[in-house]
Amino acid sequence: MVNQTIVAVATPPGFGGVGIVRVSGSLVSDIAAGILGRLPPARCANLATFRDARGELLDQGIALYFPGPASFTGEDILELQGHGGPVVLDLLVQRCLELGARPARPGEFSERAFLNGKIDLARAEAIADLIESSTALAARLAGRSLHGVFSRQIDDLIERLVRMRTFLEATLDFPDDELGLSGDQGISDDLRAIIAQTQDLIGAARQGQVIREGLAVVIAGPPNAGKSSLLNALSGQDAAIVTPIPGTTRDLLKLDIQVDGLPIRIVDTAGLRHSEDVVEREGVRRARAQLDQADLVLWVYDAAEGPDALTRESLPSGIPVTRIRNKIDRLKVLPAITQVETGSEIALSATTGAGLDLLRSHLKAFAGLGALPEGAFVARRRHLDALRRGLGYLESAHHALTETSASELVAEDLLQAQHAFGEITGRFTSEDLLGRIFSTFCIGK
Ligand SMILES: Nc1nc2c(ncn2[C@@H]2O[C@H](COP(=O)(O)OP(=O)(O)OP(=O)(O)O)[C@@H](O)[C@H]2O)c(=O)[nH]1
Ligand SMILES: [Mg+2]
Repeated sequence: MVNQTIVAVATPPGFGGVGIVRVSGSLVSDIAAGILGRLPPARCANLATFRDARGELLDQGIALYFPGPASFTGEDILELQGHGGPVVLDLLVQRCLELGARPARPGEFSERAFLNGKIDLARAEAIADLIESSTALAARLAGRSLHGVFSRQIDDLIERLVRMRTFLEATLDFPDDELGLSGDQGISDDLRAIIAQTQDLIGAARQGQVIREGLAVVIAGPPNAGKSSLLNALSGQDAAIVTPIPGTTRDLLKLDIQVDGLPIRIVDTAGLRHSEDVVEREGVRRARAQLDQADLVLWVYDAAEGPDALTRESLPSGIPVTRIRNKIDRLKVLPAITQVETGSEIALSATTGAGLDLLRSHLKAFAGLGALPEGAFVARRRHLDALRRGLGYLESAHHALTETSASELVAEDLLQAQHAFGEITGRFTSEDLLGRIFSTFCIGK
């Protein structure tokens, strides 16, 4: 079935110098004839008059025609660049609808570009990420993903897996041949190299995801330790109520801050303690629930009192914790970062600000931002999940290879790994997942 022709305003709503209406599909030449009187020459900017059904002037602007398949979507595209007012743009869209187009769904232009093989899925996502970037760093890395930095590495992994599978299939077909797997050091070395490459890629993708989505940092600890003071100090605003009374904070307080371009979603929580007070008990329950969502917990305690056992017991296992030894101004202790059994510990003062720079550098280093490699790119949680799943299959293949030499098992694991990696670029992606991804894009994109 031929795709329906779609139309949408591609510029943001509101008033502006220019507003762009985008049309893609087989009716483009009819629509151009209806509005402009003719199809403009391909890929040339043309001053044109946009007219309604009765031939009355709607607007005057630039008309651009990109014939498929050498267009963004791979279909014929018409771009009408008129004046950026909501009513005039709406009139233009209405005119396109009269001429047979239908309104585009969010992300539908990108979806068509993907379905027509113009861009892979990771690059389509990078377009959305570039548009939605909240920091300059995120925008730069999205640009790299769009350029294919990430996709090329995935394609390379898949290529290597395909080669290895071809080799294995050959040994399955000719078991007596000298390709025999047992003792084949070559294939085991290759597999180890692919595993190492995947691990590197996971590291880079994790960084990319943090830069795109921000680091989730939860401030927790006993009452009165200075948690809210730390939130205020890091955010540079007087956001949380601070008093000498233990149990001041009950609700979760969430703030989006930036540390040198690293977006951080920071949450201040109620001091963890047993309480008879209903409100405080609910606050403590919410604080504990929040800990599970953290990429990093900042566990604050009063330097004069020492880290207490109750707080330590409340910490979820498997989530990194940095201890904050607060209020060092009272003890005349110098700011410092040290290694303790639970991870790092930073001695600082939330009220004087001494040692805050150590915490900021620590947060950046934790996010892997210390030295950003040339090949850095933005990534999404779904990419990381797929990479980790793929790594699991590769490790299982390596196990099968070294322990049992069972080529069928190895080949099957490699195939599964290949599918997992293929989900990232969209080689093996269900329609359902595609629908979910593109529906989060903006209209006109
Ligand atoms: N001297 C000194 N006092 C501090 C420091 N940090 C916090 N305080 C004081 O400690 C008291 C408690 O601070 P908060 O920030 O409210 O502590 P909290 O951990 O949020 O407390 P709850 O919300 O009750 O759990 C206040 O009187 C602060 O002024 C610090 O670095 N040095
Ligand atoms: Mg507080």
